[in-house]
Amino acid sequence: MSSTWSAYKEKLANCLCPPGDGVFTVNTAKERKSQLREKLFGQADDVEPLWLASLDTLPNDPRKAVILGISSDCGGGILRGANWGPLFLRTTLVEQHPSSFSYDLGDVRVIPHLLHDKYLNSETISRCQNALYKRNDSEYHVSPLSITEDVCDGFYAHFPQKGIFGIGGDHSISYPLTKSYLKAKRNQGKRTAIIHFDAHTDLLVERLGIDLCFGSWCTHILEFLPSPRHLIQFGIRSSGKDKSHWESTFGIKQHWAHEIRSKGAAVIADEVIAQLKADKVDELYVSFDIDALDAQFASATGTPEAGGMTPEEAMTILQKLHMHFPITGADMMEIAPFTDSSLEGRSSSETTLREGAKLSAFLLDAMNKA
Ligand SMILES: [Mn+2]
Repeated sequence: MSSTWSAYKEKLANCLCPPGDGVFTVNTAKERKSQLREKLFGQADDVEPLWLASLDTLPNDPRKAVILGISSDCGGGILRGANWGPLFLRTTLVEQHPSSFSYDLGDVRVIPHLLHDKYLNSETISRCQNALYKRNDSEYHVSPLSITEDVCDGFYAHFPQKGIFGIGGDHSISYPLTKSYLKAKRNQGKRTAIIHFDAHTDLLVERLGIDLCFGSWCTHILEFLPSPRHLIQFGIRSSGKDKSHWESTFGIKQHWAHEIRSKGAAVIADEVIAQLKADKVDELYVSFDIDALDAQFASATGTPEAGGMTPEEAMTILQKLHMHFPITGADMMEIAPFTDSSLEGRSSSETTLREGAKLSAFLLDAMNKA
């Protein structure tokens, strides 16, 4: 781990890039990029020096919520395209919730064919270090999940009072985000819980031999939680096995979409608050897969699912939890703006972004008040 701020800043300058630039491309979505750069830096071109200068302001910035984009969908695999989430969700946030936008660290530099360094041989790592850092013996990682964990570990070491708001990307990215958060909070002596919104359990042990992917990331963070029952899932409905299988196999807690509909979101939230208080939980991390929402609100995602939560149900649960517990970390995952499986036409990608931005704005505000 970097011991000094200047070494850590050097790492950020190498491993990250300006906000919205995480997808390696020149022309695609150029207008969106220009629009975001104008809003953040006041100009559309040559923002790199301005972004580097902005890193110097992080230690003295009073805001606690720090945005980090991870434009990787290599851990997905049904319908990809969540790599565009960080650019599109930011532009929607800046337009629709300008006062909620917070300090922006930038995007992880993503080689789109890589997932985690442990899957690579040393020759490939050297070649990729050469491509990213212009040297083949760098200490920096090359795959998005590895870079994210390293950057977050350093972040929590330097800024224990701040939190990361991660924008994905496919849901595998929540593995390094939550792992780093949970390690940091454990070291601080804080008891935490993961509040996980999703249509799916993400509790496979592995998928086709890959243990860190969108369908398996939850399984591998359980060891970092105070207890597995501190993983609480909301909105589950697309699963080959029933709720009792997941709860008895892993010891986690689930509130399926049909239960939230029949009991009411407020009643479910009260039950969860009672559980968290009994377990003496101090702080919450919220991981939001946009497919937790019904497909009519979230069609621009890799696996849209009918029968899901309404945005109001999700917001009710978040607001009630936030009345009792600080939210000190969060992420918004799986928004894939160029994919749209609905038959209603182009407006639904806008709907997905609008609902994702509304929830993100709430989470950023909550983190800044923590
Ligand atoms: Mn998920």
